[in-house]
Amino acid sequence: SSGETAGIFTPKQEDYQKVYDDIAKLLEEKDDYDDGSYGPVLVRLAWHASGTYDKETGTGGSNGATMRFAPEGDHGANAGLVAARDFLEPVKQKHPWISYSDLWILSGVCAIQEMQGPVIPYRPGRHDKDIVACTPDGRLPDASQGNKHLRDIFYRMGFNDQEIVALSGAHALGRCHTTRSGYEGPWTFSPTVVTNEYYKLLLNEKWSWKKWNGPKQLEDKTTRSLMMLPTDMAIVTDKTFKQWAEKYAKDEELFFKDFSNVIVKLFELGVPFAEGSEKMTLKPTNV
Ligand code: CCH
Repeated sequence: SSGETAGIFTPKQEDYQKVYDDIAKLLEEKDDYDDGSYGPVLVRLAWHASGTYDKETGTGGSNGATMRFAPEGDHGANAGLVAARDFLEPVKQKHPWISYSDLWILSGVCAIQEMQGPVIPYRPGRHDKDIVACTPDGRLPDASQGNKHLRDIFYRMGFNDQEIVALSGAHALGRCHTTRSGYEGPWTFSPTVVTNEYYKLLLNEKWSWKKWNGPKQLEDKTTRSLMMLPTDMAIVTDKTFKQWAEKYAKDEELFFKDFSNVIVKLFELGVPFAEGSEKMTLKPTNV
């Protein structure tokens, strides 16, 4: 089975599948969290680990898991992600050979697939780094801003406009917490299932500013139970972004294909994979 040569453990696909299965099992067991799943917060952990990447300097990205350390873990954008890291700790204890960096990304892949999303090909090979590799604050997007800010942040990682819109569809999942970001509420009525509902709601609902003491956010006029951030609104007020939002609202299959491609790119930013390393497809639980 697993390759063991002179005490050096060389994990194979079947070993990653075991880790995947353990994360999936925990997701199923721990259903008393938020809307019934840790899935969304695991996706957010994997995204925030990756989204610090700067293509000019090659710093940041998922290779390092530096969010384990206080400077980066305490960045405002990362508030609440300790819930995801703690959720994964028993998995790390059971499979100590996997790096935190690879584990966090594997958990994002697992969460997306288990929440009925597209297949996300996975490639391991990340190594945990020391505290000195922590990225400076301010690399992740600020929800109070608009289209220029989105381009500044995502172009820095090497993404284009289409990719920005495809990535934003992740907000079909999960919710905002006043205790974390200050914002409140979910984007969709099915926050634990991957869908193209984010685009449909953005385009088809009427949105107005929520009247409250919190930060500026929008609410849907029909039920007033859903939310959009100012940055979400930029996806339909910017002409170029909007064209992609319209395509994804109409065609969930296209969204799934583009979302899978762009999230693989996100998860691999700045990772020096070994020569000849290959992506693997890990098997979802219920198919
Ligand atoms: Fe996001 N996101 N995100 N987001 N995000 C929040 C929650 C989630 C922004 C701001 C916020 C992406 C892009 C952006 C998820 C995935 C992605 C929250 C609420 C804010 C604020 C945090 C809280 O209070 O708990 C901004 C700004 C951008 C700009 O583009 C991208 C890209 C992804 C993934 C591909 C997920 C999932 C959540 C839900 C987390 C949860 O705990 O439910």
